[in-house]
Amino acid sequence: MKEDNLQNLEREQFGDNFRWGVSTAAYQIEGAFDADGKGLSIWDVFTNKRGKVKDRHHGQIACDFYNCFQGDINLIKQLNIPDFRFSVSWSRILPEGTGKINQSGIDFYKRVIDFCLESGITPWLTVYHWDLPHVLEQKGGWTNRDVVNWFSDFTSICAQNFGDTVKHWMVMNEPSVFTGAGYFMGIHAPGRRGMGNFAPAIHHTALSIAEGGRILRSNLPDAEIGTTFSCTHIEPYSHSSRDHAAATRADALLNRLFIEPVLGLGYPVNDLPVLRKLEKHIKPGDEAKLAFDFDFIGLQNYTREIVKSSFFTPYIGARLVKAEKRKVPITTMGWEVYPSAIYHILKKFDAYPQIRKIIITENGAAFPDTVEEGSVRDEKRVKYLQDHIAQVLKAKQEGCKVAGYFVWTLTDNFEWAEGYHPRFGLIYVNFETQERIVKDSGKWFRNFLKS
Ligand code: GCO
Repeated sequence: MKEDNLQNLEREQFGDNFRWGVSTAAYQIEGAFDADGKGLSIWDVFTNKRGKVKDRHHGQIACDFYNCFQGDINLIKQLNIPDFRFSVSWSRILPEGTGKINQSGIDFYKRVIDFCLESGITPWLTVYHWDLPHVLEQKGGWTNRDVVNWFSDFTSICAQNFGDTVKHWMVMNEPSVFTGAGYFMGIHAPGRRGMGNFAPAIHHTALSIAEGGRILRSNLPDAEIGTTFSCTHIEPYSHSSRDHAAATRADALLNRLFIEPVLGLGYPVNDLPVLRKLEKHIKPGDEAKLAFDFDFIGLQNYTREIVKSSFFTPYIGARLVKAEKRKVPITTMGWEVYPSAIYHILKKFDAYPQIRKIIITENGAAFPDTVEEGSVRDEKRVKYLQDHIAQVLKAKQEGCKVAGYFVWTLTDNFEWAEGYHPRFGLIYVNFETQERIVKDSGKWFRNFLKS
């Protein structure tokens, strides 16, 4: 996209029906980890262990959204952001994971939803954004096939309690990240490692995504139902056939593992043979159960990865060549700033005829923001957003079925294993005082949405 196009970037170019929003997740913002009958989640327990999260940061208070939600929703309104994506905490609603409902938990989300609606903001609800109740983890968590039933019950409760007011739903957030980081690498909650945990977690998660879709559709026939996936644009390190093959395997693992079964295509076993290890967890009839015809697919993109063949990396035989080593511009997360990644990802998934509609449910960047004279001049984030939105427009103008774009995220928040160090927000948070300062990126987005 040419520079002059970028300067002319206007909301109108996307059409009236294009959705604009901002995304959050319960554990990253709510705090109030044990308030009003809430049970512990795997993140409450994981953050309490030594050496897991940088500087032993935790989400016990986070952005205190539990108590400050009205102020934060007012800020969404001030920024002219029409749609707000957030998730519900399973252990706030079902402290024991199953069974008895904690009415205060339900009431909290009803207050949030009602306040959005009163403010003219459309709520978009994610049922599961990584915070499994700890009691269920003690029974094996996502490795135990019973989780499909536990998750189904939780999804039904959400549909029954919030379905009259929430019309846009997402079953899960980024299954490959929470299973990969939480059940294979052990760097996210619950901190399990190895193929013996990863393989069953993959299959039970994939079954739960489709089952969650079916439950929402049968309870809420008029709602728009989707689910979200992390996607990284992948390129081979060299022209060699080994690097190409490694890139194909990485793509199957990072981008296709969960989407293709949902689309009725099964797991990408041919391109990633280690997925044969799932077989012993697959029961007769499961293959059909993995598919569900979602109204939209949420894609979340932040960067691209360069992939090299690596004989020594078990199962996948591929490794990422870090952006830092490649001497390219990076964010606080060490991720390359590479705006056309989002365009390539859109084109890639637009080519699947089974996908009806795509929404970018997350895109954004962490940079080392500082407050100077009451302002946060985050011009790198402004540019990041402009460049990525311009790439979304380019794909849309070429006929891609992309229908919305959500920024990650509203306020700086708890960034999982990285704690509070990476700041992703359009709004700066002073975590000592809970003061909020709208960053220049927030002001830019506000003006863009007004245009
Ligand atoms: C994810 C989650 C978010 C993250 C964000 C930045 O995509 O990993 O949805 O919770 O905070 O992506 O890493």
